[in-house]
Amino acid sequence: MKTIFSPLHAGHAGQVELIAGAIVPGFELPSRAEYIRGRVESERLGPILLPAEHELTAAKRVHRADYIDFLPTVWPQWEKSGRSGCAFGFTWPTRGLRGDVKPRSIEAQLGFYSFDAGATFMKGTWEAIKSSYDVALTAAGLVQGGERSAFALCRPPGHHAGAAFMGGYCFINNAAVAAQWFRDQGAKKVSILDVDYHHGNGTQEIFYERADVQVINLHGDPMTEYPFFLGHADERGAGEGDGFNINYPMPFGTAWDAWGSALDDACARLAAYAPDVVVVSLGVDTFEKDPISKFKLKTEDYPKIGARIAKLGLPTLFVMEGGYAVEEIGINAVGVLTGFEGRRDP
Ligand code: SS9
Ligand code: ZN
Repeated sequence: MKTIFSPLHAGHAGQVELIAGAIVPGFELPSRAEYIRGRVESERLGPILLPAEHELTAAKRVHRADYIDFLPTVWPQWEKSGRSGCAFGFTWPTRGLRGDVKPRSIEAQLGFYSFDAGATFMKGTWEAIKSSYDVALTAAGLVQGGERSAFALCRPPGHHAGAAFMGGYCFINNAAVAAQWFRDQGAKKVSILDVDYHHGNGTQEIFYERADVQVINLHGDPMTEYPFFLGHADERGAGEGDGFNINYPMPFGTAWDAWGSALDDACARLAAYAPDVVVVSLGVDTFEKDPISKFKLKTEDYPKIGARIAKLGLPTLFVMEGGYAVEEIGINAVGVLTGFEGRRDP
């Protein structure tokens, strides 16, 4: 399968985050994408191609236009205001505050357009976000053009980004953009299968009231895991979308036995929906050695994920999401892809 990759991701570097009372370097590092790219090469998965540039029209089909228009202005506004370091919000319009008025201060606007302090901007961030979006759409184009599958090696990731908010390292929801783009190209139904360790709250929000995009998530139980405020089993969609959102929250310590059963169940539900195309939000932070996650999947499990998805027999776009054990992230992500291709020894 072909991989789409852009070197522009690397300009998004030097994030910091606040964890357990300490400011530390962010886990969402440029080296993540480089490890994956390296493994795509060493495993000879297929050619690695640059993305084509796309207008932002497809982004505005799933995100609010004012949110998308805001993103390229963040860093210039931040610099103009005399600030340096990383740009992110730290005040949010939560219950009891006005979420309908956008203040003028850049700091406040960052809060207005986010749900946490986990999506940080620096000089090259917008270019990286845009390149990640271009990567997703270019790879989607390959699948639309008849390829059985394609790998969008996106960085930054996307699944926590909602219609009008960033968070959790995510800005534009690449998987949601691709799913909507397939619809706009004529696909009647699209399924998004999110296997990242964290619940894809943004993706769920975007499609929650729709029956034309099925959203399935396997993830750490939000009672104890980020993003905490979405991802429960009783969230089944609303209105026309009732029944088309499916969540599999699982406890800390979940290993292949239980996780693989959830995947089997998810794939049965997906097959019953009978979409024209599948978008996989491919996170590998389910790995036992992931530094910020609590599942126990092993390297040998990742090809099994790919093989199970391949059994659906549907055109499949893989969109890279999370995964933070940098040494192993390439092996595990590419393990899913070689497993999908049915290679015996990935
Ligand atoms: C809370 C840490 C939250 C966000 C993780 C986002 C993963 C994206 N102190 N970290 S796949
Ligand atoms: Zn994650």
